[in-house]
Amino acid sequence: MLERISDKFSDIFRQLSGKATISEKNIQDAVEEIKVALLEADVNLRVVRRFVNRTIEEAKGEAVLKAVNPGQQFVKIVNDKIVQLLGDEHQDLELKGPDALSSILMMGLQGSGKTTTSAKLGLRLKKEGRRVLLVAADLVRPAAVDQLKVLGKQVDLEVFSLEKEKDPVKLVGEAKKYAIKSSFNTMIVDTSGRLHLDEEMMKQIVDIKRVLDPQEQLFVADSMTGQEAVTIAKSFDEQVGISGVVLTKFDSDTRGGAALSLKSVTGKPIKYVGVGEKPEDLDPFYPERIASRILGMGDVVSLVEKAQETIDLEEAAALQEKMISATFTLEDYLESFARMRKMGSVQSLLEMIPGAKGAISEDDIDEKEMKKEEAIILSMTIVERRNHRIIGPSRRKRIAKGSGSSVAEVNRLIKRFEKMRLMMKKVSKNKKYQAKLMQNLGV
Ligand SMILES: Nc1nc2c(ncn2[C@@H]2O[C@H](COP(=O)(O)OP(=O)(O)OP(=O)(O)O)[C@@H](O)[C@H]2O)c(=O)[nH]1
Ligand SMILES: [Mg+2]
Repeated sequence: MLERISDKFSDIFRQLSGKATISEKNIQDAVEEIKVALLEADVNLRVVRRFVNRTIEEAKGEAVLKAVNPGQQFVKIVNDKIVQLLGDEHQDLELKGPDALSSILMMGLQGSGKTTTSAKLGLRLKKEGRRVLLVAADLVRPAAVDQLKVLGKQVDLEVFSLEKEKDPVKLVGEAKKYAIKSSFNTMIVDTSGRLHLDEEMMKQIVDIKRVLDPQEQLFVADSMTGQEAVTIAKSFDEQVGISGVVLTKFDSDTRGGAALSLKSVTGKPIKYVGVGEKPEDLDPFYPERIASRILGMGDVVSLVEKAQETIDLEEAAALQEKMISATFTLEDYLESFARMRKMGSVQSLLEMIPGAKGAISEDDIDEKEMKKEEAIILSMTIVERRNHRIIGPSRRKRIAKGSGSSVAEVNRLIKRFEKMRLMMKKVSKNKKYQAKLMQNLGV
């Protein structure tokens, strides 16, 4: 499964990862090879084009990390783009709570795996504690009802069927009544497939949907069909609406094209993959894991992630230097706001400012206040930001006006900034504190 595309990618990356430097030409060449690999894997052409453009753009614009080589950074970019293609995060079924009846409508072409997946999904949900009723609404293929009954027995779930009923819409209505009466909270409705899209079938599915009013409308697609699966998913979505996709036969020799295109083309997430014929062979779909399988470069990706964290630390250490040497300006102060936001809390920055923990409390710097201070500094000229001493009364008036604040607020900011600098200077003489600080920063 996914072996060919995975082999191709490792070849491309092997060529790149040994390089100490990487040129635009290297990137272009690698991207060109990736393009061929994706097309060979039967990924949708438009999806490939978009993928390629974005990858080039990002590879050129990426900040250079010192700790890893450029080839490795490139792998990370490609990895992130593939994860994005696959849908970023795993998406679960969205069912109602256990006290109400939820239903799942299974649909797709003939032989895609609807009946098998119904049983697999039933087993999964049963293990999660739901009371599941399987509904045999494929009244077209003669043995379909029996097939679901056999599967139902295997996973120990009740199967609803009506021998005399020929109309699946009526059958679904009856099944719903039965489910409520017998306090099931989940119905999985297996429907009939056709060889190709046809109007009558669509109309029937729409009718079933109307009666069922399902929480999930899962499109079951055979991953071996590649691009065709994507096209069909799209028309099912347009005509009936789908809430998610189950990609079956992922255990077979699939080229991966459908998996890589479906989310991009339909906007609908792949929720599960079928990985075998047994009832247990249904896995939730995790974009990151699949990307990792395609690229086969999980360790490189985590290495680059670590390096990215280090870069943040380096920036922080540089700021620290400035604080200690008392060359800290309003310009740096302004920059620190952005960093503070990135780090997620005021507290984390306070912890880095020598002595600030006691001198400035968290309440002193709330988000609103930060915005105000930011606006004030932004109204200053660069010269003023670099040397706050030149900011006399008339400049203060101008700054107040420019930032929509009062002169008193400008005064307060400058006063606080001076206090901060003073404190930094004091601490800078304290060697013991410095050592501890550097240790905290991992420098
Ligand atoms: N290897 C593998 N086989 C699968 C998977 N899912 C389904 N199958 C097989 O695919 C065949 C067709 O599956 P069904 O569940 O009958 O497909 P269906 O969509 O209900 O077919 P119709 O009702 O005829 O439209 C069966 O032989 C299944 O065992 C899977 O994830 N992996
Ligand atoms: Mg079937």
